[in-house]
Amino acid sequence: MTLLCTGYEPFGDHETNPSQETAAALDGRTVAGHEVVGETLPVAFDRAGEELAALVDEHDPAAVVATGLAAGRSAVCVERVAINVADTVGVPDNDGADPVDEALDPDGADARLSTLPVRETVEACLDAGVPARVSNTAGTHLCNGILYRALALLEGTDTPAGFLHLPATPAQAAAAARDGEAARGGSVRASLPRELDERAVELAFETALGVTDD
Ligand code: PCA
Repeated sequence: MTLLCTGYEPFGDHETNPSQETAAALDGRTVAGHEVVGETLPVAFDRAGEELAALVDEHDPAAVVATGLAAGRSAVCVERVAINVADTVGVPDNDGADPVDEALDPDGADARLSTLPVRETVEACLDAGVPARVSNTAGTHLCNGILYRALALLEGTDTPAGFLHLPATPAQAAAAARDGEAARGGSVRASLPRELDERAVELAFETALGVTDD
């Protein structure tokens, strides 16, 4: 079987997206005895869910770990919940959609809980030296949206699905500081080397499937 890892293309004022690079790096790698399919989703409310559904249909994965960038966060965030809200909070998606207080699915559940073992995934990351924490909000942008849609899509199946928010990379933090973010004593944004993002996704899959490689 396969494992599906998705990342997102760059969006807003981010020229790169570590989630896209992480999914690409993992593509073809064997994790927990399965081959990872790493794919990039569009940062577009209308298209991302459709593309995810097509990928699940094509690859029939044993587990799904979606990832995205959360540029202000200081650790890998294993998201616990997705809410039925689409609100770009001033950062339109890449198709120009800019929903405010909309429902992702007017007929859908108010919230859906990740079917990854959230706490155990965080513990596995911490044991491996990857800074991580449980997060109780994935926001209301595309990342929350894809977690909500993945969980709806896989409801009633035994395929676990969840979402990891990834911090900025050191290169992104340096570029933001160079662009003036840290001027006048402000702080440089937190960052994490991308290799640790990859490790976190591997650990999420291994934990979900009850397989560890050590
Ligand atoms: N991060 C955004 C959308 C795409 C991405 O990588 C989010 O946190 O919703």
